[in-house]
Amino acid sequence: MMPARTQVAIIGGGPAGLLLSHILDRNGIASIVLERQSRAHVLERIRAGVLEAGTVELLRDVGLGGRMDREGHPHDGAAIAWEGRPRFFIDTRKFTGKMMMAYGQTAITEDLYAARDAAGGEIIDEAGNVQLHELNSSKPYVTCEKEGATQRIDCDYVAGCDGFHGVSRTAIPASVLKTYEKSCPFGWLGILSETQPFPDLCYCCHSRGFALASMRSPMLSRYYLQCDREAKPEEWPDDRFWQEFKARCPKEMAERIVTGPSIEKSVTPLRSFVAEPMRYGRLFLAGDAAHIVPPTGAKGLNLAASDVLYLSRALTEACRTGRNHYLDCYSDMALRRVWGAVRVSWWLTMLLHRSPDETPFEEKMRLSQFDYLRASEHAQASLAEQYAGLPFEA
Ligand code: RFL
Ligand code: PHB
Repeated sequence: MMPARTQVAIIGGGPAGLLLSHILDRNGIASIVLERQSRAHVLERIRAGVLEAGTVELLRDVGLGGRMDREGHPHDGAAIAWEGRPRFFIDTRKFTGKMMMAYGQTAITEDLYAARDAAGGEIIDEAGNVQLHELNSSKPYVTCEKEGATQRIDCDYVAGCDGFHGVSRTAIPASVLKTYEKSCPFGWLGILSETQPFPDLCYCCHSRGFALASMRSPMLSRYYLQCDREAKPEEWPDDRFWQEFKARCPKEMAERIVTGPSIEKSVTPLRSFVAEPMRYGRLFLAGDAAHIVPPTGAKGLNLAASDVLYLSRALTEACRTGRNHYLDCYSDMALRRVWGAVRVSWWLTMLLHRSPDETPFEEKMRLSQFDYLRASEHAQASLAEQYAGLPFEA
């Protein structure tokens, strides 16, 4: 088979890889995306739902705002319902002037595939055994197996957008890569149901455990429950899920939850993970390939988008002018934002969840932290600013 050639080989066709390919194309830079799964599989995954104002603006700027603005649900922040306390609102509009948007990752991925198809973008799906080669030379290349044949793609740069379980990060020698990891002793059980959502995004903190009410569209709701890390969706028939959900939210909220059969149910372990640096020679990592945050802060997809913004700018500069200023800054710049998101996600996770081994002292600390948040406009402004997302670096 003839080797193909492109400017940027992108490993992974999730939101990070597809968005990078889309932005590069708009900037006149060629890329090929290699995705291990089928397109149907990628589109079936139910994940993120909340976009920061900066992500919303980025998607609009690159021509992907049409359906999001028609179908997404803009909102001014999120509520925290703490057992035995009045409901509290993280008001992003009041403190930052910024709105958030509920718009599912599945819909974004559909929009991205449609845009890549319309532009004639090349996506090799069901690409097996992807391997990265000669990353420290000026002539890197990648190989994969497709329909029984080995394909080689020569390129100028490789973007590792293949998620937490991908191969790109493992192509960086252990002597170069430093990783940081902290797991939580619990997970989230999530369901989708074709019911009218609770009107506000609401984080519920309860002695039985955490619960979250979110939405995808006027007739599609997303709910989560804190569960054991090893919990299996089969252990949670819908009746048990709804009963437990209602037990963890305030009575007047429980009465307004519209229940119905779930159409998807899955368990996610909660962890923080960061790999540094996000660059090795001509390989650049972006999104979950380099970092994972617990979903409590709704930051994962937003970080994938900010990495892609920084990386697309860097690759565009390098391909157009030969200058490497932004490529050389990429890892440090991306990691500053990543660590900020890791910190606020960890903080919110620790605030809102009850660990199985929590001591009475730790419980009092959480309670006091919440009371301070409710009483202090300074604390509220700080959380609202971080929840809405800090500005991108120039
Ligand atoms: P993805 O989405 O994992 O995509 C990576 C792609 O790479 C492919 N791949 C390979 N391809 C070729 N060769 C290989 N060897 C490969 N190995 C893997 C995979 O098949 C896949 O298609 O990573 P990406 O693009 O970096 O996107 C990251 C986001 O998906 C993730 O951060 C968010 O979903 C996290 N997240 C949330 N983020 C938010 O910003 N707001 C939220 O509200 C939010 N909620 C969530 C979430 C994640 C959750 N789960 C399930 C982890 C809620 C949940 C429950
Ligand atoms: C979601 O809608 O899936 C969602 C919302 C807020 C979060 C996490 C996930 O913090």
